[in-house]
Amino acid sequence: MEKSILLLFTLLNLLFVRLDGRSVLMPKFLPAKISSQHTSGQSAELAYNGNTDGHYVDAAQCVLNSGSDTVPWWMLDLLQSYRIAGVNVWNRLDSTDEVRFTQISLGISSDAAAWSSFNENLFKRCFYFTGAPTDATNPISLTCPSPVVGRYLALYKNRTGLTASTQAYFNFCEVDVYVAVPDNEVANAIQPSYSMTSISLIAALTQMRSDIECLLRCSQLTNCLFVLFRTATLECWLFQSSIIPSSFAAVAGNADAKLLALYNN
Ligand SMILES: [Ca+2]
Repeated sequence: MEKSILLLFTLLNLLFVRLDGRSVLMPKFLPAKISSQHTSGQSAELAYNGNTDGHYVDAAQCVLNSGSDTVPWWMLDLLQSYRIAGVNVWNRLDSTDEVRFTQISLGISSDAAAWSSFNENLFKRCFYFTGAPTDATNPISLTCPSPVVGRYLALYKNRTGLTASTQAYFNFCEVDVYVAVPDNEVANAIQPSYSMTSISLIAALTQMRSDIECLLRCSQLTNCLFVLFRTATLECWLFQSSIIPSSFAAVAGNADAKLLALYNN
């Protein structure tokens, strides 16, 4: 059983980075879309795969549109609503193509119609970037003046006044999304009467809406590194080590259980 638990850790781990206890980085590999693709097989997910390499030509870890979109856009579905604090964009660094990232809006929406068919009017714009980025300014921070609640996030380009032909293109290599979590949420959710005695168990939470929310709670605790989430019962257990108590071994083996790791960089 212990080996199977370790295998689960390996297969299901998600990369998180702690910021300051109130903002956390969303996990990668969420659904993404782009207005068009410069080459086939170059999916929108390349801008949300955890690879920040800015050399498009060599590494192909960036998105690039066809160059013919009236409003080039890229969208991300966070799968549920969060208080979105902002994003960091890892720009393209080869050639001089980093200057294409200008007149870019960060928009947030709760409207599923916005995801089905991009419409900038369905997004609340919380930041408009008009700089002339260089390699030295990477990554580019687009921070909302205050967090905006939404499930869908979009970056879209205003081509008005950008007369250079190369400005028809829209490219960047990675987006990091930060969400704000109120400080008091974890404390309110912990059940002090929980009977587990193992020192590796930090808290047992209930009524989590998803494994992502379970991980977000973990990210707020300095000693939390692993969670066990059950999709059937929406229970979320937080642990400070990879040594899961034997009493949880059977739970970890259930089909509805997800064992996820949170790394503190
Ligand atoms: Ca990437």
